[in-house]
Amino acid sequence: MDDLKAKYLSLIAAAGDEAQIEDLRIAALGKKGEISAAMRELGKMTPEERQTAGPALNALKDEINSALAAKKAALGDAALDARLRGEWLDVTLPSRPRRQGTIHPISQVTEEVTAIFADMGFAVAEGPQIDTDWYNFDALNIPGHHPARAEMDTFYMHRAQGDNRPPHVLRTHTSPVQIRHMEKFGAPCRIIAPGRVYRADYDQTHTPMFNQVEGLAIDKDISMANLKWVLEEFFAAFFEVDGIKTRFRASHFPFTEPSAEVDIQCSWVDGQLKIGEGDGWLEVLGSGMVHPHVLQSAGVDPAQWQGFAFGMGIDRIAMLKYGIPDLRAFFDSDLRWLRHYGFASLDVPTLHGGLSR
Ligand code: 2NM
Repeated sequence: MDDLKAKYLSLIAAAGDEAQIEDLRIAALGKKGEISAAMRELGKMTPEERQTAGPALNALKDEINSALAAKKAALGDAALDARLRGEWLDVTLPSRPRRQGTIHPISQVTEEVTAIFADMGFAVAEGPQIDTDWYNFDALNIPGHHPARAEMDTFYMHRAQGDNRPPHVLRTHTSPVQIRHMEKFGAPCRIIAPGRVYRADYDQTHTPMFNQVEGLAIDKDISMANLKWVLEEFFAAFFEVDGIKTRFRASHFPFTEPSAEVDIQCSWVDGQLKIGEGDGWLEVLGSGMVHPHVLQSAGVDPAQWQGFAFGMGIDRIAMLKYGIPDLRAFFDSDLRWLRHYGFASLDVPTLHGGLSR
């Protein structure tokens, strides 16, 4: 019995994991274990022998059981300690700086433009980028034979032979959005339509996809004077210069009558462009009073309603405001360019917080 005790206590002390502890428990106390076998020997003993051997065996059994339990607990504690050491984490360390994406200047400028016009009561309207030639041209007083259609460098969608649906185009301006808005909601209305437009043209100053914002205000008594005030208010807020002047030059568009191209005041000092001062002029936008044919096409009675409309390039005013020299870089997805010209993702432009932080 002393041999058994010495053997199991030393084996238990040397056990390295819980599986070995379990093996030892089976070897000593399992049905076919050594202690169990010794217990069965008790039956063959005389009553006197049994009187001393019985309690001694029970004591040995208890001793081995508690040695197993103690070793098991010790191994469990050691395993937990090792795991805690391995998974240790100092939550007070400074966080690792991660490379973050930036807001593209076109998204930023679209937000800025939207915030300024929202402040003047203009809602944002949106529509499809693929539209019928009726919405893109006819409704805008540009009939099939009109030279403006040819000049637009339109992308036409492919049509299979025998397809008699109306021809579809990639919209060449966001005006079809304004037609759809008037059709659906009627007059009066005050909206801007920002978004992507497409023309088959590619050089230093043109990309086949670019971004435009158009505006439309229809009511009983809207005039060119309202247009001029709205635009000057817009440019002052956008370029962050008070009292910026605009110059209206007579022009022609099929969808407005009269029509005007609008310049903003600027100066060139040491090759540096300054907007809102000096006696130079920079063309930034086309505008006019919506043609009665256009109102008619959109289901608005031109005998009752009138209004102004305008259109300008978002990419171009973004270049002017943020000093971006090359239009094509907008669409190159060059990460170095995006990190340089992009905006922090949490710097949302607001009128009270400033537009260009
Ligand atoms: C321009 C210039 C002048 C314009 C017209 C319309 C509509 F749909 F109301 F007729 N939207 N935008 C317009 C007028 C656009 O872009 C240079």
